[in-house]
Amino acid sequence: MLKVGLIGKPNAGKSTLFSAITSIDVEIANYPFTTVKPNIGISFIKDACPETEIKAHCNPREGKCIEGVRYVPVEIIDVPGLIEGASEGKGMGNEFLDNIRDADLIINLFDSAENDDVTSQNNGSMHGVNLIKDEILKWMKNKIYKDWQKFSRKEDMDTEERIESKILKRVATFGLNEKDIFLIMNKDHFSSKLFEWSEDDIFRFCGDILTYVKPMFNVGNKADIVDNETVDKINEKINTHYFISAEYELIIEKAFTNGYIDKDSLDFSYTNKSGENQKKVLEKMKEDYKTKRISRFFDVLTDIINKLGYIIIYPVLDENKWTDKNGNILPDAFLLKDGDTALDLAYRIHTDIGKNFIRAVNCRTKRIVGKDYKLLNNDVIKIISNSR
Ligand SMILES: Nc1nc2c(ncn2[C@@H]2O[C@H](COP(=O)(O)OP(=O)(O)OP(=O)(O)O)[C@@H](O)[C@H]2O)c(=O)[nH]1
Ligand SMILES: [Mg+2]
Repeated sequence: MLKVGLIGKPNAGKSTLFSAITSIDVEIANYPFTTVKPNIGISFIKDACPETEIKAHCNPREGKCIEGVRYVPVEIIDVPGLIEGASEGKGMGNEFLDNIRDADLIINLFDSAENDDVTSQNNGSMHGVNLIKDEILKWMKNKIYKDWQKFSRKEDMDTEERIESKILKRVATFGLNEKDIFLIMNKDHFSSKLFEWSEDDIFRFCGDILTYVKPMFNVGNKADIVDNETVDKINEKINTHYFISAEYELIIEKAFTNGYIDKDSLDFSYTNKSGENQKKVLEKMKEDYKTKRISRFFDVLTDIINKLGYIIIYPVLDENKWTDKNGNILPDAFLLKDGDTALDLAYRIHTDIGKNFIRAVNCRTKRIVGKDYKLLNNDVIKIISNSR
C-alpha cells in the first residue's frame, strides 16, 4: 500500500487533516506538540472504477466503491510536529523522523496563515516550509556522514562490490534500496570514490532522495483564513499551488458521517437531518471553495500521485467477467508506476506468479500481451502463469 507521511511544524494542522481523511479521531489542539506519537490510518485516492463498463458492481477486497468511484486505500502517517533543531533532538526529537523511512511520499504541511510577513525569508509560512526540509536533510546527512572518512576509505578498498551496495549500508535506514540509489546516481553526478564525497555532496544526495525516492510536496493549510493575495505570494516564493483547509475537510467529513449531507464531495445535498446552523456553516464553506483558492485534499493527493506517475491496475482471473476465482468482481486495485510491465504486475500479485509468468491478457481488448507490455492506467489485466 502506498504510504504518505504528513510532516510539518507544530500546529500546522497535520492531525486535523489526518482525522478528516482517515475518519479517525485524534487529538487536535491549538498548542504545539499535541501529537506525541505518530498516528497511522487509512485514506483513499479515487479512480473511475471499470465496473461501469461491464455494468456490474465490484467487490473490493480493500477500500470501497461508491457509484462507480473506486476508493483505493493509501496509508497516512501523521508525524509529531518538527521544530528547528529537530535533527539534533530538539522538540519531540528526531526519532519520529524514522517514520519517514516507511513513506513513499512526504507531504510538508505548512500553515499559510502563519505570520503575515510572507516577504521575509525568516518569518511566516515560508520559514516553516524551508525549516522542515532543512531538518530532514540535516537528519539524513548526519546519519550518512557519521565517520564517513573511515567508512568511505574501507569501502573504496573493495573493488568488487558495487557502489550502490556500499552506499546502501548508510541509507537502508531511510527505506531506500539499491534500485533507488542507482536511480539517484543516474540522475545526478557523484564520484565513484566514496572518499571523495564531501559533506556538500552528501547533502546533495539527501536532496535527491527527497526529489526522486521520497518526493516531498509542500501543501499550504488553513487557506480558509488567508486571502487570495497571500496565496499568490506564497505560490510565487515556493511554487506550490496546493492550498487546502484541514478544518473544512473535517467539517465535511463530520457532516457526512453524521448524516447531514449525502456525499463527502462539494456537490452534496442536505438530508432532512441537517438544521439551519449546519447549513449556514456548510454554505459559507462551499462559497469559500468557490471564491478562495482552496482545493479538496483528495484532489491534491490525486494530482500528486498522477504527477509521480502512479497508475491503478485491476488484476483479474476471468477476462470476460473480470472476476477472481471466487467470482468477486474487480477485487483488487493496485498502484503501480508508469512504465511498469505485465511482469511487474505478476510479481506484485505474488513472487511465484512472477517467476512462472507465461503471458497476460488485456481484458478490455481481449488481446494477449507479453511480459514487456507496458501497463496503462486503469488497465484490467489477467495474468497467466504456471504456478498453482
Ligand atoms: N482555520 C483553520 N484552523 C486549522 C486548520 N487546520 C488546523 N487548524 C487548527 O490549528 C490547530 C492545530 O491543529 P493540529 O491538527 O492539532 O496541528 P498539528 O500539526 O497536528 O500539531 P502538532 O501535533 O502539535 O504537531 C488547531 O487549533 C486546529 O483547529 C485549518 O485548515 N484552518
Ligand atoms: Mg498533531
